[in-house]
Amino acid sequence: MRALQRLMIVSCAVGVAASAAPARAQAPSDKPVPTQQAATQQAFKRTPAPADAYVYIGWPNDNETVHTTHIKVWFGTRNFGVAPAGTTKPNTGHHHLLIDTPLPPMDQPIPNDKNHQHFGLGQTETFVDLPPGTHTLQILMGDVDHVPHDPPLMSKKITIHVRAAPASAVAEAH
Ligand SMILES: [Cu+2]
Repeated sequence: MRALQRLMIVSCAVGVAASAAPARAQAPSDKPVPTQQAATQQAFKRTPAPADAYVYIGWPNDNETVHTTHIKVWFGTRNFGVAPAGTTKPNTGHHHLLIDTPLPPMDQPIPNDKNHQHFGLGQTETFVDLPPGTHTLQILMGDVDHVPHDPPLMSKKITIHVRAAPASAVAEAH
């Protein structure tokens, strides 16, 4: 009698566990997964750019050594207009300064962080603060949605060498 009771309790517990398990397993995989896939696989429509459009960094020069950690950077375009983010005018876009980072995916909005700076008001110059050392800078244009054009408009990737301010400048400050 006791053995039968134990058997019933065990089978009952197994039954509960068996019916609960599929419910737990199905819940997360039912809807969130397809949504996630759609988000990562969605390719944004890219805005065409003319073949002769050109983007460049005017300063610093490639391989320049700068004696300050507060560095002015200016950039520009040829055969292509600069417009604030949100503007859907043909053959325009806004600059993005990529600092110490490779190019991002070309069919997605350019990330917005300290390595990917947006100039969504149409600015063509800025100051960046970089620690002493070697750094890379590159400009990548983005369209109304911050997505690179097709073909993408990017400057040459330049390398700069940042040195701390000269000792004389520090001495003068004391
Ligand atoms: Cu942008």
